[in-house]
Amino acid sequence: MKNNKFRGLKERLAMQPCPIGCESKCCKNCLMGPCRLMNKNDVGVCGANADVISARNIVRTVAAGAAAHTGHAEHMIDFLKTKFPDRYIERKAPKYLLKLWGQLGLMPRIKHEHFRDISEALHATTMGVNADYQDLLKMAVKLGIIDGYLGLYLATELEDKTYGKPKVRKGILDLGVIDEKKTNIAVHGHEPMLAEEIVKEAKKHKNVNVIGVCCTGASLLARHGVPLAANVILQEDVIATGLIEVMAIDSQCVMPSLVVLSECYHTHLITTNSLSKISGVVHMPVTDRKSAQLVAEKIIQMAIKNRDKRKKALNVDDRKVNAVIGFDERIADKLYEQLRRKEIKGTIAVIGCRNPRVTEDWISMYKKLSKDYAILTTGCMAFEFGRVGLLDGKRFFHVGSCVNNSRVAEIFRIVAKRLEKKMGDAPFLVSAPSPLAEKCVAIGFFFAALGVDVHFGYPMMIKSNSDVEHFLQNVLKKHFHSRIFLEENPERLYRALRNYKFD
Ligand code: XCC
Ligand code: SF4
Repeated sequence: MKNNKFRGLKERLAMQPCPIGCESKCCKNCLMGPCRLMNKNDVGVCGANADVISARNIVRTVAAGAAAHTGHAEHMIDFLKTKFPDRYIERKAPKYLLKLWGQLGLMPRIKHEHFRDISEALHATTMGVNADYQDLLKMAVKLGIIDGYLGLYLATELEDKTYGKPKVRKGILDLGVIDEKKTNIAVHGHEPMLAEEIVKEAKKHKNVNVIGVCCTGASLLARHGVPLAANVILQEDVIATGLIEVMAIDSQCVMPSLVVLSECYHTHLITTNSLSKISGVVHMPVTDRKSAQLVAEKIIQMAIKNRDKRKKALNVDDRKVNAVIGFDERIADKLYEQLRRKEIKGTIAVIGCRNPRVTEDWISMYKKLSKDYAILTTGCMAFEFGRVGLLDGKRFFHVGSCVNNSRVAEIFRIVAKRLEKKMGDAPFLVSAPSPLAEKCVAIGFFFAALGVDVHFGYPMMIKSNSDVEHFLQNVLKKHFHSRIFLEENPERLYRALRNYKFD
């Protein structure tokens, strides 16, 4: 590599995560800190104890996740020049949940004021404001509801209306979808407005190959069968193939490392979302359908021209896997029938990120569990199943990007209704074995608010914080019939799930 400044993800991982931060015993919410609680009964300079610090960290994480997902929906609204929908949560959520959330004071402010709930969460967690960990965790549940309806549901619905519903079909994934014989354009991020236009425009050019990365990629795969090259941990590898003429970035999960890396190759990086600029990267603003189309054309021309500048390239031809993709809430009836006939014990949604810190083999564990359970999957985890050939459309169902987790929630809602149960009493589990982004934690709190048990496989803020852990397991259970729990060992989760009692 010419540019020896670049250190790859694997090398950078040698920097160990801070053990105090891992247990959420670090606070930097004011400038008397950062305070690190090393011993039992330690408190911060202001006197905040471990539970308060941990709960505040959770609230801030969920608020950030909810801000990202609702921001995504909001950008779609701006882009389409449409109005924010009225009484959205009331129209989408089951009545019994609206009643429960109302009783518990968890009903988010509707209309644009939900942004106030997010900013209030940041306010409440600044130094010297809220120091009641139970109240803070309730706030996290409320933010989860906002994340789910005004983020996941709304973004998915607007995208479906604009770009169409997914279709069950064959798709291909992994790095081998990058075609040496063609001009390759990678689209990376989460908000597919430009990517959709690039896919459309590219059809006019015989030799242009559009490939997806991360959730923009997952949504294009689900809707149009566009090949998906990589999830979050393979984004650098996409450029390192030496075969990418342009990588167009929209927003979220884009590693700043791509800038230095792309300098080692001929790849042009382009940012397109005004919130997601990166210094040293050309910015082409996409604000509506017209600008999306113009930028798409420009990018395609740029890529075609740039192809002559390819230098060294890797042969990735053998890294290509077929998958069945494009599922949505329309499979709920089938899953209900399978449950009724006792062909499956339940449905597990394996969702979220792929954190390179997690080295356990979760995929094999879910493969074993798929004898008893139908597995729905989204986001970067879906790619992991795909890569090893498990996305067969029989036991494993690819349901799209992370905002498309609203499809998982819809499937759960419909199946529970047909079982004449509440979601909290139906055999569902959401599992995020490898969370990386704050968004993933927000999604977990959303499902917990729906009554679905949520498993995380990586030390997030619930580790070793007994009162916070107790709340997430028992207080949630009392009100919602759900719990949020940590299990880092796949074998132990397997044993627990084999005889799992869903209630
Ligand atoms: Fe990002 Fe969505 Fe997580 Fe992957 S799964 S690391 S959020 S790309 Ni959404
Ligand atoms: Fe430390 Fe309290 Fe400031 Fe947090 S808010 S950094 S615990 S003094």
